[in-house]
Amino acid sequence: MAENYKRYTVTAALPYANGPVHIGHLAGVYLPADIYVRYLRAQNRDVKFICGSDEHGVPITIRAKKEGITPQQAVDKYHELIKQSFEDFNVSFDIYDRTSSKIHHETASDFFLKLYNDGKFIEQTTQQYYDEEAKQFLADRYIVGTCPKCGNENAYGDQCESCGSTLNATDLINPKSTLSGAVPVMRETKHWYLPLNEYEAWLREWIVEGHKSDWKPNVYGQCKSWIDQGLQPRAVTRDLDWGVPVPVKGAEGKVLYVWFDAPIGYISATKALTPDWEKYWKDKETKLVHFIGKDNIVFHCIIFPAMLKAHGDYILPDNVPANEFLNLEGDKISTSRNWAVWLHEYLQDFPGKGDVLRYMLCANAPETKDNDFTWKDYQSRNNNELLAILGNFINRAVVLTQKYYNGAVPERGELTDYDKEVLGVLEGMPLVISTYLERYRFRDALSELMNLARLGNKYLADTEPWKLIKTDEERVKTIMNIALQISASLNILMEPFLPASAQKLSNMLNKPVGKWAEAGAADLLAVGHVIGTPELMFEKIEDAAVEAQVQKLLDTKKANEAANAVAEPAKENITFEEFSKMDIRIGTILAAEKVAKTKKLLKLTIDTGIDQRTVVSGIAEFFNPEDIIGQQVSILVNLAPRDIKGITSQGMILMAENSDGSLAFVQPSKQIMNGGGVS
Ligand code: B3M
Ligand code: ZN
Repeated sequence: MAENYKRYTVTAALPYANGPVHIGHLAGVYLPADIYVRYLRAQNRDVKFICGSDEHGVPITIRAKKEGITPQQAVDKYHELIKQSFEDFNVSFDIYDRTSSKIHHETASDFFLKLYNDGKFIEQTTQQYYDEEAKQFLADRYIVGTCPKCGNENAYGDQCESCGSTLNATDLINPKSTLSGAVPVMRETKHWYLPLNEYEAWLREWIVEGHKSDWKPNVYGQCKSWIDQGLQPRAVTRDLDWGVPVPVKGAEGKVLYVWFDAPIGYISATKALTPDWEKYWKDKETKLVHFIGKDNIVFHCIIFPAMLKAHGDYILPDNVPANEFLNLEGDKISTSRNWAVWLHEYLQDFPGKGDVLRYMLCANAPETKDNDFTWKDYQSRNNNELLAILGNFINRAVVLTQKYYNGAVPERGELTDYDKEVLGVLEGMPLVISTYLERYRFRDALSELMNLARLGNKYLADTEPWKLIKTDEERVKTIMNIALQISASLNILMEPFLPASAQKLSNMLNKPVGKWAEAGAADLLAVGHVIGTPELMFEKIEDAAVEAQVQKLLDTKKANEAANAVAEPAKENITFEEFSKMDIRIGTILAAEKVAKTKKLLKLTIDTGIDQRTVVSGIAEFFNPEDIIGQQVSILVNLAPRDIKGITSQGMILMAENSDGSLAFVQPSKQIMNGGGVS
């Protein structure tokens, strides 16, 4: 497919170096970006794939504080972790840089200065929220409150993650400091603002008029609604001690707003990558594409373009194919609730199965609406699609070729109508897939790839070479030749989606993965070419493996519930006299057995020091009778006897209850004589 662009700059959102990467990030940003870039490379296009860690801003300082380390230590730790997990997942960045680098500080600083010197900012002294306990201004995530637009009670000072609105801290209702919990006071401070209102008309023309048809409806819709609501000046500096210092006089103690410096990080990273960087940012024949999640749309479609426009030297993004969100087992992915599948943990739990996750996340990508990731779906996508369709077809083609021809590609004879039809579909497939890819429709592209594998499978199932070999050896040669040609095309077409599997297939076919233009041809593998040895591309994923992952999530849920559990309010007051009527003693369990035909009851024999007596207690779900013999417990000995299931229960054992309903004995912290009083 011909395009008018000479080269491509593809960026993927710079992840905050405040935690590891999870499947939501991958499905929303990094996987589609990587597929797109790998495809462009297969098309021999000149492309630079840019990413790096976003190491500034409040998300970093909050994380560092939580872990009791410095911001620098925090970013060092997470930068390495993130970088490594991307590498292990075969995300093929040309550079994975970081915004704490010298080159970035200089680039961001120069960018600010140019705008400052050109008079593009307005300087304003305003009242901002200040935390008197923490002695600090409260910007961005240091302040939470109720979103004036949607009512979400945990909106941040710069953005509401619930409705996606960008906010100013002063917009929040009931603001609260996240540092101390204190209600902030107002204090005067000076900042620099980019007057977005002055760019409104231009943005309207560029996006609303210019990109109505080629930007995704969700992206276009968000942009249009912001522009329609009217744009306000936006502060691009902050009172913080972590970030790029504001490079002008009178700005001591101030840094650039993280959303001002981070997108410039794309430019700095390109500079770090190549001395030719200007071509990739300033030449109109370069196509700039930003892959991001939907919560980043305003920054990439409104604020950064306004910055680039104000600067004047730079090209603007041609497209910003943002995805919606991926949920996990029906619940919103959340770092703070640990409700996520973390990439580095996945790669540890499922070694060598990066492609399975790539497949699952692409097939199920939240391209047009939020989607749900479930482990059951993951298992069935692997077993019923990757293994049963793609793996099975390749395996048959390669194994039969080895068996019948010692691996040498056989010659085609005369073609039947069916053969011609199959070769026709094969020939058309690269264009079908690339048309989808060029439009950022990765799910559809992948589904067409699988259709080609399905076609191959069906072709072999219909022609049954394994039966025919006994009666018509010549015909089998044609069939196997065609199956091998399909395999060779699949190898090229699958590489963007499943790079590790493509490498395996390339070994099996004994041929390097070719370029996109070669795919679809009927003679990719020459007659007589000797293929390699078969290996399994995919293996079955057993129930136990996914059940363990589900269990991990259930454990997380339990831990969260326990952490969030709140104690019941206190009962009405009683007098000391009322309390002292209760005769509570320490006793020892001498015998314990289940009460027949009940689930919950244990019959206990207790030495109370006064006597040995029987108590029926509803604790059978939490204790094995044999485990509790000999334990000391607290027993209310003057509770009137009661008949329970035909047994007379004399007293009551005191139990403590946990948030999940589980029970524990109330026991003395050291051995106490039986009959010792509790008061
Ligand atoms: N670090 C936000 C995020 O991870 C941010 C992206 C920056 S892209 C320039 O959601
Ligand atoms: Zn909101």
